[in-house]
Amino acid sequence: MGEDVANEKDALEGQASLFGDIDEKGASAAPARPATSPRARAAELNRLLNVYAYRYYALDDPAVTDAEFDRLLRELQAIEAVHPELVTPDSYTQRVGGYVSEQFEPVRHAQRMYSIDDAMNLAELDEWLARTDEALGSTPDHPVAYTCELKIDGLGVALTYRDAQFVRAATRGDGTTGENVTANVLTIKDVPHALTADGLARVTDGGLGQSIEVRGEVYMPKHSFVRLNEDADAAGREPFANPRNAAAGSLRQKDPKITAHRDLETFIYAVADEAPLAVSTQWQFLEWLRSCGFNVNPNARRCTSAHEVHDFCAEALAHRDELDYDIDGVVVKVDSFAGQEALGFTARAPRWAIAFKFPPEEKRTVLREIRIQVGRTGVLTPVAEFDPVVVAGSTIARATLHNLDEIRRKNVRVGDTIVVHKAGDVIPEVVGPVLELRPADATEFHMPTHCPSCGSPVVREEGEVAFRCVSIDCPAQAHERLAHWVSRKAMDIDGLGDELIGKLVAAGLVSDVADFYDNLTESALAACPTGRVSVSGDDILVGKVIAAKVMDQIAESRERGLARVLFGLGIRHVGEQVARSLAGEFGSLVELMAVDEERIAAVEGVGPKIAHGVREFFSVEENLAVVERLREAGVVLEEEHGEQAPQTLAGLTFVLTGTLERHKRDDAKAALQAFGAKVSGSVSKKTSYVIAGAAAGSKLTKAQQLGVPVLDEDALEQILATGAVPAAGESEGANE
Ligand code: 3B9
Repeated sequence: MGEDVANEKDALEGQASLFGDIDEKGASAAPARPATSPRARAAELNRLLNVYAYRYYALDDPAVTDAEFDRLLRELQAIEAVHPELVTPDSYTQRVGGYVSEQFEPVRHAQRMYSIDDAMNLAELDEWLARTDEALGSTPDHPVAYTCELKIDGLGVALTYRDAQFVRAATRGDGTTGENVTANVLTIKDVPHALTADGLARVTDGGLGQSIEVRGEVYMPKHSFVRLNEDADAAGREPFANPRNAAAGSLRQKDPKITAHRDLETFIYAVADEAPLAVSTQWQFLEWLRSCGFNVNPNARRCTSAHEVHDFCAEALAHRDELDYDIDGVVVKVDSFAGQEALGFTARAPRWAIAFKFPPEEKRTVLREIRIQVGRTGVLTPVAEFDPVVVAGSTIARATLHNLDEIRRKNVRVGDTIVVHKAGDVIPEVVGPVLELRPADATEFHMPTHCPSCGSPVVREEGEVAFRCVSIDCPAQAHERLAHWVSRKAMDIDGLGDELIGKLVAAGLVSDVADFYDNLTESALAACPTGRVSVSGDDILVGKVIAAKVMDQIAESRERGLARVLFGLGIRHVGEQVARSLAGEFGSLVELMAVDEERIAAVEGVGPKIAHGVREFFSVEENLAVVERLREAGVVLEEEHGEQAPQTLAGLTFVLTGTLERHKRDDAKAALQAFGAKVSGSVSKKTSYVIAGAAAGSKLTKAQQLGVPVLDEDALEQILATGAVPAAGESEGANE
């Protein structure tokens, strides 16, 4: 593992050498390990697998990489193959895997929720294909057909419909017993509450009076995961490590209202009972699921040779990054139900399906330092600094470790060789240390007792994971607050980069956000050193031209309105969305400051915790002084309602995808919203129009599959100019 992947063909074939001979040589092929009896090693492997499975399924906090877990499982399988007497009923190899938590009411699955056996490389896949062809009597004239589907890295769920009505949702749990998550699944928009008449027409007994259980995967789209974490970050909440954890955390909320605000989606791929269906193949079956109203992954293919199956796997791997959801492999299923029935099931998995697992996009590197970052609320965040490595197409050299508890859980030390990857293909994450390679001098991390920026003592509040610098006069906090104020989603002041803010703070020109408006002058800004030095050794200054531009931008930012001000102030728990809700509800800062906590908590999507954060912010004298100075400097502290555009696009939902040449995505979004349109991140049957720029990927494909009209950038321009969608043909490329 860890080699650079030149192209997908190499990646697929490269795997053979990485995993290929583990099955034959079993335990002996594993790296240096003290010689023990097979019995002792099997017991040890069972112990480890149980601990790791608990961490993965119950705590959503894996202790080892998936690859390492698979390696241990395979080692155990190999030992048991040679020593069948060691196969006990409670061996991990006999389990379906998973874990049941006690937070939700348990649900016993009527039909076991099966796993799928894994193929770790092409050789294993070919072996399975050959064996299956043979068992089903494949001939060149009548080759066995396989349906290839993507393996979504989500959470397995079972959805039960009685009299065609949705009645229950359960998690996979340990395969036998899961958790009742009906209330939460009811909030997932793409789960139909009733099966369509279209679908029922193809159930031979009409489907009434009998219950039907479908199975599939709940996942969080990558873009929603990134946004959720941005909001969490802005509001001072803990971010999720990856989309799968975010989906698990959202699905396991005690309060379905919270789940409702999370973007969860589903892909359905199976039915658990021998339903009397008028279909006889997996391929037709997927079509039937679609006709019932389920979201079915469009990227499936019916193949009739090993060659075609290979091609599908290679394409899936090559386009992995373009999908808006994580996949960890391809599931290959015997297409005909008769073939499936002939092969049947083992205790844990169908014999008629195999999961071709992709190599994890993980790299090894060395952890050089754990640096402390002081956030704008004073939270001390440890950040891992490691030797740069290329993962999923870009170089990463640092990743947040979130907090001390996380470092202890992950058990990483400075000097360790660590495994890193990108959560949701975007956010760098330290997976864990490679313990075999831990140097003797690896050092354990300790939180500093004093703030590395201002030297004040650090405190950890009762019941909190975070350590904080509570000084009101900490330059690092000031810097972060200023950077947040000027950021794109707050006051959007161009030209004030992180570096320049640092210089302004160091030069004593600004220390709070009001200073931008009442303290900073064009001449002082022009004379501020940039920190760079000319060839002749002189400090390079900001200069008149840039200073004038920045001052213009600052002046302009006065008109951004209350929502952006509220977000920009960095009030605890107030993210972009909450700031908009508060601004919309109260209209002015004066009004917001006048109402009590309960009134704030009553606002849709707000609640007591956020309300408390707001009240707390406005009870600090320094904050009130800053707000007062902003008002005096002419910063608009009201939300404009006067010049609202006519709501000509109300009721329409748009999805923007691909690269727009002439519009910033966020500007286009805001402009559409100003006409009353909804702008969503994912395409569904409810999408009215998809606006596709250059290099649009899966969303465009999905729109085409669902028959959602696709518009180009010219059409967007017309919409923004006229407030109306041009009729088909009016704009070139529309409705293709
Ligand atoms: C009872 C994709 C995944 C997956 C199966 C999958 C995980 C599991 C499975 C589902 N991605 N597909 N498919 N794309 N992550 C194959 C295990 N199938 C079942 O659960 C299942 C259960 C059945 C059949 C299938 O019983 C029947 C027996 C005969 C006829 C009808 C039903």
